[in-house]
Amino acid sequence: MQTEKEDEDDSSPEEYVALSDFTGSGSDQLSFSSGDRLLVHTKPSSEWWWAELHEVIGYVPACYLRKKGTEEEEDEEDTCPEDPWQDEEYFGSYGTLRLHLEMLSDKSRTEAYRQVILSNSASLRNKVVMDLGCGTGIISLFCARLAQPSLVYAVEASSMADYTRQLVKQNGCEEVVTVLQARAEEVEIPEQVDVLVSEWMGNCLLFEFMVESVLLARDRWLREGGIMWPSSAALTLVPCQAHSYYEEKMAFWEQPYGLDFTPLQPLAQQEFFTKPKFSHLIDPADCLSAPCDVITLDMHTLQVTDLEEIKGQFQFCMKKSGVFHGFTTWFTVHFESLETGGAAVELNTGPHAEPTHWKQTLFMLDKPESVCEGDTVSGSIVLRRNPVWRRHMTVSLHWNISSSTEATENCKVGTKNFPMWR
Ligand code: 6LC
Repeated sequence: MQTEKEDEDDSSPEEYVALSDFTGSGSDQLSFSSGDRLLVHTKPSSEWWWAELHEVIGYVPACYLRKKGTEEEEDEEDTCPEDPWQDEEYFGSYGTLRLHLEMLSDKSRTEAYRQVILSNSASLRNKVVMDLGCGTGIISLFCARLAQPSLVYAVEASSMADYTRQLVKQNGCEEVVTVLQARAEEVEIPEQVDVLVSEWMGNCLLFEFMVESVLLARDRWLREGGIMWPSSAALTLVPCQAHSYYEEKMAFWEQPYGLDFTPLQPLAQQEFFTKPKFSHLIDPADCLSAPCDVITLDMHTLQVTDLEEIKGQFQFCMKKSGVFHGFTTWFTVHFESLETGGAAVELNTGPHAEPTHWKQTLFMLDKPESVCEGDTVSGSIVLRRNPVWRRHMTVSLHWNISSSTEATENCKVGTKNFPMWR
């Protein structure tokens, strides 16, 4: 293995082609345009490579590049996928019950949608609704049972739609709910709708990018002045401790059975801390400061092109001393009322609300940092959509810890990019 590595380090730069435009941030990242040919000198990590363009050298995100090579190589799955949306796998998984059971069993989630419909039942009367990605049809059935819309178009691309049709019939809602098995992007209906409702949120809010389908359907099928449910979404971030996860995956190697296994720690870091940890339930006591909304999306104005790169900033003041192991994120969505002055409904997936099936997402730093009460952690977050694999993204976090007591020269900075999953 060692020889292979050395060979790699000694080899001459490799030529890559940019798959899409990229604007570098900071002085050490290169900017390039789609089709540019870059020379990759080294690959310090799987996400960021050291490359050259027009005699300028800097870091480039690996996922934006495709190896320049033979046609066969260019056709390789990894560089040029046949289906960048992986729809067969995606809709295949929604054709089975496992995910639907998980979603329906999530009381906070399902009750939030029920509450929205119940509290707007008067205004929903005679309205036309589209339920996008209706799954088993629960939201459409709530509409039909709890309000009197004139029609609900329940759109579902997976084969679950066959069963959804049966469920609609079984529950006596076939006069109101029309199930259409189609991708939202291709569905045809005879009219525009007053309300577009969907449960599209993924881990870290955007993962899966089902939101794109919602926006495309909005632009085609929502009438002028129609309502989006959810109407807005926010991604929340907090610097946190994660002692038990750190112990379990990293400190473990310090002394298993009285032996020193620390040479495995770089591997552990690579294996366990490179990608974010989904399904993390953060104890509110592990939040080192008050959380902060870093990204907010208005579902009426958000554009598909905005999704390529979404940036947010933060400044946290540590409310206690502890170990800064990483950042935790979660999201909240709001459903505006159809009535002027009516109360909005909220679905909050954070640690202070009832746990949902999304739980929270943990981003571990490579090295924990001790922080003191009063220190500030400021920085930025970027959600960068994968230009090839359209359901994936990389979350980049950049932070700066400044001590409230020590000299400012002591401030520590860090950057880390977390692929989810490509
Ligand atoms: C919801 C996912 C459901 O929406 C699931 O049943 C899936 O098949 C459907 N779906 C997703 N995208 C589309 C689309 N473009 N057209 C029609 N149906 C779609 C839960 N997923 C998350 N909240 N993450």
